[in-house]
Amino acid sequence: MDTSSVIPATVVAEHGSRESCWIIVHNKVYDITDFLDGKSSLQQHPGGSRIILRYAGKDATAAYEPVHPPDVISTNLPPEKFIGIAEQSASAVDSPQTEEEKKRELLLASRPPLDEILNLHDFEAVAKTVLPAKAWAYYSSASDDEIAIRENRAAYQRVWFIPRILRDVTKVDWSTTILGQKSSLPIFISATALGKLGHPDGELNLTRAAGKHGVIQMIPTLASCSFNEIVDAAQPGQPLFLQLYVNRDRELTKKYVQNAEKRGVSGLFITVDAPQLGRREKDMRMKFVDDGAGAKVQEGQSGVKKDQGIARAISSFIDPSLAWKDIPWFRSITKMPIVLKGVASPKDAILALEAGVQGIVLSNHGGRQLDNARSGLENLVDIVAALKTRGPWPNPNFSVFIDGGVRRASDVLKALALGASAVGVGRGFLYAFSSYGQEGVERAIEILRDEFEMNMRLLGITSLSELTPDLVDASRLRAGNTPQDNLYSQTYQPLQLAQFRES
Ligand code: 173
Repeated sequence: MDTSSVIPATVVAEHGSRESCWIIVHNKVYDITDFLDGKSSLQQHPGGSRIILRYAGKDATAAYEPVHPPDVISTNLPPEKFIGIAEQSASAVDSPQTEEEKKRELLLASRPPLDEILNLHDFEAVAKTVLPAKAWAYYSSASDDEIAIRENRAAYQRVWFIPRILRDVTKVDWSTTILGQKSSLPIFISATALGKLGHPDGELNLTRAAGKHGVIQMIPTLASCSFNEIVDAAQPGQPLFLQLYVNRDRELTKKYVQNAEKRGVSGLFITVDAPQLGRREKDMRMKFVDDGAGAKVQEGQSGVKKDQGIARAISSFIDPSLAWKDIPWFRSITKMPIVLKGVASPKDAILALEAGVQGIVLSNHGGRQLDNARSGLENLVDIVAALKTRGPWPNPNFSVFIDGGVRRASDVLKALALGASAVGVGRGFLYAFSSYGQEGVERAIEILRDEFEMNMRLLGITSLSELTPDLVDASRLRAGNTPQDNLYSQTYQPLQLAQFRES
């Protein structure tokens, strides 16, 4: 194929069916007919053919971009499927804004200025308003009745501080090391997928802000940016972790892991709580809304169910057969420290210790997997008690991390006092860049830093090593939530979130 061929849009449009399906992505025309149903040796599209057929004969860039790293086509399609360069028609160049895009632009212009963002909840409120409905549905959704996501937050409010006094807190230091890597905060950025749904720079917002402020980012397997793009955006020596979804094809997993190690990643977080994706109904309902991309070709003929939602549609490669017996294999393919992400039971914590991995993340996947799975914070108490029966504590060779529901430095301090080594924040940073890009992430880090300083002073400690269980009362962690006192709360009105400007 002559790579310089220029293909008019009218010609692309002639290939708008299952029998001959061309699409345009980033001004390049591809023939993906064989990819639709795995007709040839090509791997089938993980999201099914229906979604692709919506864009048959058309430009699919806007829909493709957030859910595929840029190198996906070039690594999956044989070169002869590249047909040529799409002719820039006038209509493609100044394609009119949709109503949603116009509304979004106005909302972005009237966002609260960043210095009025006072806490991580503010980012969430702004993101909820400015994000396209699909992105908000995907990010904010949790599984089934969304009990676990709420409980993650609520659990922190059931742990109380017992501060110490008169201990000279002039100088306070909240820096630490995580898996041997320096971190300016006892927080790492947890992996969250599909960053470009929230912001055109996707995960790079996190990488750049993290590099500038000495924070460690965990790169998601299902990032919108490619792994190499993210690593390239990091500063020399900037520590990065990698979150791993294990592919059914273990050779692919091995290549992916070994490439990460070669590129300097310093911790491998294997997700173990997602053999199947949870049902996130907010996300699933979005699939019923026509995105205006045009006629649906041969609707309903693919094997893909209508009700999948974004995440389920792209998760079919994840291997549900993953088991404890596979852990030695991971240890054999990498020297990176291995951490199992998504542990809940003390029994599994002990198995992980015995399997020789370097740590666990107590997590219910931000409430997105098994609903009513207990919060990491509640599990932390039991798991630390169990680990104490199996050797030295704290164990320098086995770290216990936690994530889910963290919005304040005070949450982190509670988890650390109860035995966690560091805490993952996922949605908090995701909402920060979705609403304000890299600057939002930097502001989030700055807010957390201020909160650490104040809370540590008020707690009477000057370094994280002084955080001991006697500084917190976790006895009510098991007691359920305090009932709301309605009359009292009428006097003490709800707090306000950052306000949008009049537009
Ligand atoms: O929580 C998620 O949405 C998630 O982990 C995921 C898994 C597979 C595909 C996309 C996201």
